[in-house]
Amino acid sequence: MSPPLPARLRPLAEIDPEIARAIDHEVDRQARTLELIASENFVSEAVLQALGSVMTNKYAEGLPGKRYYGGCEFVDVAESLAIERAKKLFNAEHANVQAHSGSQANQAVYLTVLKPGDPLLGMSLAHGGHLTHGHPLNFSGRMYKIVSYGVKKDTETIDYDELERLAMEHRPKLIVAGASAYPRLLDFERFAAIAKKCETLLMVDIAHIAGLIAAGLHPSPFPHADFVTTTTHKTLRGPRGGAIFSKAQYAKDLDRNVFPCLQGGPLMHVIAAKAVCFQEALQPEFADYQKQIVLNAKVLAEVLAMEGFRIVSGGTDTHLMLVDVFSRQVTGKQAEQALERAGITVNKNAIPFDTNPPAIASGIRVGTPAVTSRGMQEPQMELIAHWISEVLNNLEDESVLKRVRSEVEALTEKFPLYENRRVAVAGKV
Ligand code: DSN
Repeated sequence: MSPPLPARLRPLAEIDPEIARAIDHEVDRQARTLELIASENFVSEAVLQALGSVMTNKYAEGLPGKRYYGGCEFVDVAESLAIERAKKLFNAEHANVQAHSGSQANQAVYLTVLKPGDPLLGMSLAHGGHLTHGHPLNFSGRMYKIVSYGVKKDTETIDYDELERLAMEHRPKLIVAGASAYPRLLDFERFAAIAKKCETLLMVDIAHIAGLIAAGLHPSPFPHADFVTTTTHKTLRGPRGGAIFSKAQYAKDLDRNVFPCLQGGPLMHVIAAKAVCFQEALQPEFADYQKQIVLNAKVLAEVLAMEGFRIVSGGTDTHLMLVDVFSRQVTGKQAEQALERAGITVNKNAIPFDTNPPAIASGIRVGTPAVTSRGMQEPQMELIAHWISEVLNNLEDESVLKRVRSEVEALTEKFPLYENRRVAVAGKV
């Protein structure tokens, strides 16, 4: 009989059955539910393989060719490829792919151009912006003097005239464009003209729309912005992480503000997976995928509107929409919970000029990147819109929620996900 394998070679299920079981359940949950959270997606097996690689073992502080550790030959290959592919994808002058997250990408830019107390003009979270664009509870709101812009009450689209007025009055050191819950195209030319008029810098956070920009479906900020930040895991469909781009003149300063100022060792397995993601995004089929995301969102929004739900700003140009469920006497919280029971995952979301507190909210944010990754198209969007409507009209009726859940599961079986990773699971973790 051969001797037992040492612990470091034994499979996860033997070493840590509790974690193995939680992962099995998560594979199953992702497969059997409809993922409509606008910021989520399903990565490829290739991305997962790079993420689960031995590159996680390597310290590589510094940049390719200029490291503080030996043995970096192959992680240098990975990071150089990630940088070159990222620059090619967006036609950017400089890329840093080490940011651990979107938040840290934004921090690195702020550290590059702002001093504590400097004025920053960003979109209010309540109107669709992001925490790191100046929310009082976030580092951005605590470190800098925040001025916020938002949307117009009638159109629910960005009030560029007011933005310009605020910029001229407060003379921010940085204007931040970009949003987490804004369904319309952003006018980067206008942002840049305002930044130029008040002689300030422009940063665009494209975390949500990076995939659309890469595919040419949303105007690019790259000709206009001094800095562009993104996450890699939303429409871009890569590993969880961030990336930062800048005009060449800021490259050195920016890199120094990522390391050694903000971060220590880069996550080389994640950077390898980012390289894979950028390579996938450079393929022609990625543009087809992004087109389908946008088409799916349009159909979903149209059918929800036909079902009587008010869509914030009247529709969508992107991968997401905000549905004003409170116009039908349902809160965002109630909607999120009932839909989850029916196998449909969304998040409650404030709508502009919301009369409910953020933890209750009047809206839900609905996005199509993840269901589109499964291959779903317009007919499935129509079905999903009808199910959402049924659930929201029958919040307390368990029999309706149960029936919708079984219909959802039947649909998901036709669009398999990570089948090779699925094992039979039963009961609770
Ligand atoms: N939390 C992300 C989102 O859901 O949009 C933004 O960072």
